[in-house]
Amino acid sequence: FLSNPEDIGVVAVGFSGGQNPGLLSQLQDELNYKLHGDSQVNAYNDLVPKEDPPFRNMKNPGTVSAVTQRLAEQVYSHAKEGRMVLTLGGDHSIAIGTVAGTAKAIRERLGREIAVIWVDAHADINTPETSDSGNIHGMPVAFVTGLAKEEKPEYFGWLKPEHLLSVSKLVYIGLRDVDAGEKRILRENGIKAFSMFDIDRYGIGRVVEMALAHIGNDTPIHLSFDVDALDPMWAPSTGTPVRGGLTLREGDFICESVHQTGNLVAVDLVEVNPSLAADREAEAHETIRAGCSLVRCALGESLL
Ligand code: Z70
Ligand code: MN
Ligand code: MN
Ligand code: MN
Repeated sequence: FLSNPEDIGVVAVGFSGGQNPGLLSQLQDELNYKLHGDSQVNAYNDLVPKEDPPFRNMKNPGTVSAVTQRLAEQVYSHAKEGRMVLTLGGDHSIAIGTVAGTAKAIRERLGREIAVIWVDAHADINTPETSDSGNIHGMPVAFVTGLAKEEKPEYFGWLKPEHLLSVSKLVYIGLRDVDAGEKRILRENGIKAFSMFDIDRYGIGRVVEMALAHIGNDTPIHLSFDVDALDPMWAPSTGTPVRGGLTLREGDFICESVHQTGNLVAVDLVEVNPSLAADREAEAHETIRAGCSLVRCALGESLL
């Protein structure tokens, strides 16, 4: 294993209402993992600027930049020590920090470039200029690949070459809601992507095989899993549900397969947004249950 399989660095980002400790206690108490880092949710309130006007069309750019910069340092220090890093979010903009942290640590520790498997209904590769919404959760891949660049340190200028991921080491699974500008970016950069069409056509087994073949043997893998990749039937409590998604079993299979490579160095599980409204409690519960299943599969707990 490229990371110590019993040691997990945990970072919980802005998760609402104490939901994720359920997963953390499963890992610690039932499964005997040694958890490092915060059992507390990081609010990062001290980093939120008083005023945060849009910049290059981005919403809350100063806040997201500062939070992801701190997160990159947290993830970096776990990965540098050889721990598998598990980050629970939070919206997918946090992957700017997690990928940056892993990329830098693995460069220093193993002298290797990481690969990222991005499992999502969305490509999250808008640049500030191609984005219609201005939401940074639609842009993290553009920033960590250097396709979006900004000099100002308070607006992601802290991203340096050692934090970046090459587009040839990126592969998507589960796409079904991709903006026109994003399709052009994927095409122009020759980025490997398996949409739901490919999964219907080839089956999840061959898609994962092709995805892993693309990034190559013994490449350290960062798995960034947006729970909205799953069909809303399995994960209804998320910001942007898109019908026609992965079954829970297909999601679990992706995680199990990545575990089996022995090359997993980091996992993000993001966009789990349990609504606290009483009439949505059941949906929140189902979504958290799906999230726990994905993480346990990524740790190899479901394999014989
Ligand atoms: C659209 C945008 C999106 C969720 C990212 C949507 C992006 N492409 N949605 N994560 N949940 O605004 O850029
Ligand atoms: Mn996403
Ligand atoms: Mn998404
Ligand atoms: Mn195992």
